[in-house]
Amino acid sequence: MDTSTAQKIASLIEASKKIIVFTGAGISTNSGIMDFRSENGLYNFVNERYELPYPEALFELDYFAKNPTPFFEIAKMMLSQDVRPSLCHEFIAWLEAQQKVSLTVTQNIDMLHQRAGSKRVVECHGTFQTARCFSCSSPYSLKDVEANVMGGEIPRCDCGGVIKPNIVFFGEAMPETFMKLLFNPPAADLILVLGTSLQVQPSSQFALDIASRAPSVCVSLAPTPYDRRMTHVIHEDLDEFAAAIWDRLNKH
Ligand code: CNA
Repeated sequence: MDTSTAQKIASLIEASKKIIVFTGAGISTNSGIMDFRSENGLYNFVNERYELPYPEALFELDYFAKNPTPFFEIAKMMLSQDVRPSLCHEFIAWLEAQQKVSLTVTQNIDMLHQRAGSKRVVECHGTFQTARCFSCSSPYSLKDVEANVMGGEIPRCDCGGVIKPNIVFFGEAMPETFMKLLFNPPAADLILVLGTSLQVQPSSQFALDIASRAPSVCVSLAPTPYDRRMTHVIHEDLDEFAAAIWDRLNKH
């Protein structure tokens, strides 16, 4: 990022009081969690290790019903306490504490925004905090299943069914909190779109709607199909981006 762009983005942040942050898997790669579509991302990793008919099957109900093991292996990776928030997660939490960020909407299921200290977070693809029996629908919490998942076992209900964390699989309904935001987008004076290929709908539509009426900053190593709709597009590492902007904001 050249210094003039960094200065413009820092000035936009300084002038803003209602920043919406929209994040994807790219914000967590520096924490050691693979993203989806990058060369060394989950899709390719899963394809090499499991005989999935196609990588998306990892998050499909029909496949989960037949073989939940690959999903729980990914869950173990996400829930590991060794995984730490990245500098960029911390930057967003800091911006929230400075009354700059009013809401973070994340497609991620790794809970790293919350672990970095962000309070106003909407997880549009669900959460590991709660779970449900895939057979009888009995409710469970992360506490009930964590030991099994971390021990490499499939968590089971008293009825014998597999307990499925409330992660949104393909074809499942999105959380109501997110649907309300999608249909009644919050006021925003800036949107930061961080580490997403913007290819999953309707989540991406949320960011694109806001970007159509407020200044936007999109940071991703790879270009997205919507780069032209953004005010500033930066193809660089998110921690480097966060460090450069944080440094400028601290100097003022
Ligand atoms: P994606 O399609 O893999 O896109 C990730 C984007 O981030 C790409 O454009 C990459 O170029 C970019 N990127 C990767 N690393 C960096 C980095 N260090 N700095 C800057 N940019 C980077 O992932 P999306 O989030 O767009 O796809 C949506 C899916 C992925 C959602 O359903 C997520 O739930 C799901 N997912 C979540 C996690 C997680 O919780 N950490 C991990 C993998 C997949």
